Amino acid sequence: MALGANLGDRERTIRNGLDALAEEAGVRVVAVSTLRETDPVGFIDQPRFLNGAAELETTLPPQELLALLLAVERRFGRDREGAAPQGPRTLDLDLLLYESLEIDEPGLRIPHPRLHERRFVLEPLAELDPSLEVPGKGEVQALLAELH
Ligand code: PH2
Ligand code: MG
Ligand code: MG
Repeated sequence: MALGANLGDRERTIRNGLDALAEEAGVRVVAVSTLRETDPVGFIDQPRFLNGAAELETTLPPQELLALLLAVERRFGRDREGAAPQGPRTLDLDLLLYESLEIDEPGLRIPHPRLHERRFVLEPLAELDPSLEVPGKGEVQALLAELH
């Protein structure tokens, strides 16, 4: 899972969001990367982000896990109504990978479609596991090397 925030107390919101997830039945937070400041990518006229990644262990299927991540985002002030899709947010929890599954459904694409081109995602993922395999794309460390 990718972690992001660029509004409010970013670190506090990310940590509280992770705690909220860990309290859910069927979800365990296994590892959390360091959080790092990153320049906004895409829509660049917005505050800097704090980004990281976390590994979860879960009994929830991907669709239910996604619904939970969206609910936690909302609980921590994420407002999607009328907000720019790439714009500022208090909390962004993106489902990146789920075992070696490839899913392409409305609202749920795994692996995350932009994961392989985003340094702010690949770097924290590589910190958790450089040899992590992104289905259809390759190992995280190789994807990161391709960006250099
Ligand atoms: N998220 C975006 C758009 N741009 N830039 C950075 N640095 N970090 C993000 O998490 C991010 C972004 C939309 O999800
Ligand atoms: Mg998101
Ligand atoms: Mg995102």
